[in-house]
Amino acid sequence: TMMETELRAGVTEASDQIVLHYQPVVDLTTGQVVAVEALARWHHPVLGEVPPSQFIALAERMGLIRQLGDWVLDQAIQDAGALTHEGRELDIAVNFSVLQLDKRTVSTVQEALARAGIRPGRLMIEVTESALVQDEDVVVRTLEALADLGVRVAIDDFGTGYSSLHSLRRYPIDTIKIDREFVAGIGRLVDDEAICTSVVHLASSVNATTIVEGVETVEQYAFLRAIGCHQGQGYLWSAPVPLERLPEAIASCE
Ligand code: G
Ligand code: G
Ligand code: NA
Repeated sequence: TMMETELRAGVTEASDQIVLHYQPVVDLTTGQVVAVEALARWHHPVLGEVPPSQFIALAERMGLIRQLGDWVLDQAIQDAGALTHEGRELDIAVNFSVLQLDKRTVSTVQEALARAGIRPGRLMIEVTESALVQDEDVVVRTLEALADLGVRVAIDDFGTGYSSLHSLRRYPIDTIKIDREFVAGIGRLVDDEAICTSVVHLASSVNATTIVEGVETVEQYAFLRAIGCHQGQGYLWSAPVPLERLPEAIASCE
């Protein structure tokens, strides 16, 4: 298809069509920005803005995800690694496809960190819960090796898959990201509030940090802070923005 041809060109040529946007992550207690999440964007001159749900899945099917993922990792580490806010370094969250987790991954990550002079503890790798369902030994071993390096591993979209509890036992999870579908109902749906509360308790009982996604209102923020959720991201603070606008976006969060 045209989209396949164009994606291959976008990934393999230095076309500038694929770029990273960054969304600030805020500590709910201090109100300070502590990290940024890198999110890939594809602007095509004819196809327009192709959503990442579409082009990441296509890159996976086409065998291009490794190349795309390596670029994302390197770029995010260079961009965000150089960022400081009021003298503080910010952590860097990068989404990984499960297809990027194999025996080459550890050296790829180590080299990317070394090139930019970034400590492993500043990097967080996010893997979606649904991808972890396959439960492959190579994925477990790779995440364990990354965790041994000091890289943090987050389980993304927590609660939307079918293996949440199993994944917590099986993988070296440092952080749980609560999916925005559960946040949307805060203040309206007691079930959503109960789910958020339960996930925060569950996370704390396995010593995991919780990050909540999709925070849009002050009411949601207040509720999540009160139940002990650690960090948040969402339109309340900032949408994902291009690197040039990130310092301004970070300043406006606090
Ligand atoms: O913010 P946005 O709606 O564009 O992101 C949609 C999804 O696309 C996110 O859930 C995220 O997991 C995924 N995504 C965004 N960028 C990347 C990336 O660089 N690599 C991978 N594997 N997934 C990404
Ligand atoms: O990786 P992940 O699945 O978390 O992707 C985050 C997605 O959520 C991105 O597409 C991003 O643009 C989007 N997003 C970020 N903040 C908000 C928000 O507050 N509300 C909504 N509806 N979407 C958000
Ligand atoms: Na993510």
